Amino acid sequence: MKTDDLRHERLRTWIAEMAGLCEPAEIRLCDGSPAEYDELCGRLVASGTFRPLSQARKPHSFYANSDPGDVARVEDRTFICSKRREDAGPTNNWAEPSEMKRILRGLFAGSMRGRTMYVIPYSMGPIGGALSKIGVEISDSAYVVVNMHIMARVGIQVLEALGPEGDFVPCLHSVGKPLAPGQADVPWPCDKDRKYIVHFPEERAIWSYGSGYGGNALLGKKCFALRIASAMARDQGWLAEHMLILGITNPEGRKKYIAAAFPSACGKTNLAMLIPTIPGWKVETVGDDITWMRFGQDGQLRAINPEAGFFGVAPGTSESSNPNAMASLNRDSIFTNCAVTPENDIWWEGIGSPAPPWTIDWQGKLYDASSGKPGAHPNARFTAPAKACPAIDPEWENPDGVPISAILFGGRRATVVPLVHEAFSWPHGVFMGSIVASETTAAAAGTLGRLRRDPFAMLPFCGYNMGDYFGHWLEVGARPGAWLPKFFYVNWFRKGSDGSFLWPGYGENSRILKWVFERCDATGTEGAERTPIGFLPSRKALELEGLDLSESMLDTLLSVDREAWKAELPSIAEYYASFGERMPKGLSAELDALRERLEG
Ligand code: OXD
Ligand code: MN
Repeated sequence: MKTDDLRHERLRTWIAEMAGLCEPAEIRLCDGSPAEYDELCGRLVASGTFRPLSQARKPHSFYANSDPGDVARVEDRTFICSKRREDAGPTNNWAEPSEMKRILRGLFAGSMRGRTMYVIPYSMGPIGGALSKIGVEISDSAYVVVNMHIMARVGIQVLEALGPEGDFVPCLHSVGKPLAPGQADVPWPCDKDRKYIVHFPEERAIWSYGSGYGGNALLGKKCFALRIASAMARDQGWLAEHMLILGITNPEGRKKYIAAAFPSACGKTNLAMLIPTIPGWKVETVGDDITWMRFGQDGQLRAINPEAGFFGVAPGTSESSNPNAMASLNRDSIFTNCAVTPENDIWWEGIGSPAPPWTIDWQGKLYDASSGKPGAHPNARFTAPAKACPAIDPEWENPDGVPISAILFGGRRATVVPLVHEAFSWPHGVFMGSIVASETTAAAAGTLGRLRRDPFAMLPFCGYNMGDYFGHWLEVGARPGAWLPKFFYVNWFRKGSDGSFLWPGYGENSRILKWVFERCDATGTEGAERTPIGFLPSRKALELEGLDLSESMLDTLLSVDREAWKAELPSIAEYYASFGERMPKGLSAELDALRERLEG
């Protein structure tokens, strides 16, 4: 089908207008078929972007190296262009929308010369589902098209669901590297010094220029499913969150679903695919990064994973840390910025075996373990289909979502925050989400290991004023008749005085999930002890058998360091003050109440 034949007038007009602006050599409407995927992978191999991996080791899989100047999300180049600056709030970069459009039009003008303009209709969530939404990405990158094939539901069925008048989010993307006639392409085209990742929340539109990498370019993910969707969710009474969803079944066969928010590269994929170490328990995966949820007519909070694939951080993923992820990426996957072995298989730090001799690093050079330079970039990624995950939940594509019993928050905290604590109420849970802080990782460009507030793990992803976002969370939970899930705050990353992690993590986190599961059924304080910061597990309620933890380690993990919490209060108050009048009174009251409990 040609774009001129599209029945949807607004879509047809937008495509024609963008083609007029970007001046591509040709326009191609993507049908989402396996044949299209294979043809484009072939083109990417021919252009030097992709290298096929060994058919024996990673069938039907490819590997790409990005430009070293285009390796992660770029938060300092990400903008929320609401009409009024205060609607973007103090945590977002803002520019006046018409001024930003002027800049962008200048950059996009002729940006696709010599290239194909791909039109990618996609659905976030099962096609036609009540909680799903449609986007159309225009991109001049075949790499983006094939990644979108894995990460979203792409193609003609989406256009059918859209019909002649349906709503869609227009997403314009260019790598910003036009080709003159006869000019040879580079393997990873980008305009690395002039990136713009721009969102217009009122118009519900995305313009992304200059980067071909991950969340900067696969616009269904962070740009639509979080930044634009969070603004839609505020207006429509639902929640678009940076959360995984897992199903957990106890030895009696009872199942609950848990959503969990962690900042980037804090192990959401590992938790979503966890294999419990405690006998008789089972965890299944609904999603590893994004959750859309709303209360149904019956008062039940129901959630979908709007994505169809995993765009996971590769380093550290291994048969021991995450066998389910390793099985998901065994075939039909794309690898970016990993190292490659002489057998044409991928390799990364923490994959579980040393790099074989003659491994080539992510920059195409011979890898030398003694050089101190990593073989894979720390933000190297795999793009793998969710349906290939052996632990995928049978309900993962239920268009009505799965019922959520608990919401977890977490981050990397070497100190202060105990292994797990439970909120007293919904507003207290919202307070917990609002004070999430974590040591920074390689998922975004910038300094590593610095402690920063990352409320609800949404700091880089909230498409409007974060103060209003807190207010929205309070309001959603005040809905009459809502059956409210419980909130928990976990910290797998607590360190001892010698700087080593106290808690083994990974599969052992099932011990904490078990306590969470049981607390969801509790009507009072069973299995819990009331402390100033919330309920902590009583020792006997936590399954600790088989763990090699000393009493003093357990003390650090499972007690409240009142002085450290008191010392944290001024920084929370200062953080809240940064939102001025947009800070909901309900959360300031929670902060006061915490102060009183700590002093009492
Ligand atoms: C991601 C991120 O890619 O959060 O999921 O950075
Ligand atoms: Mn993420």
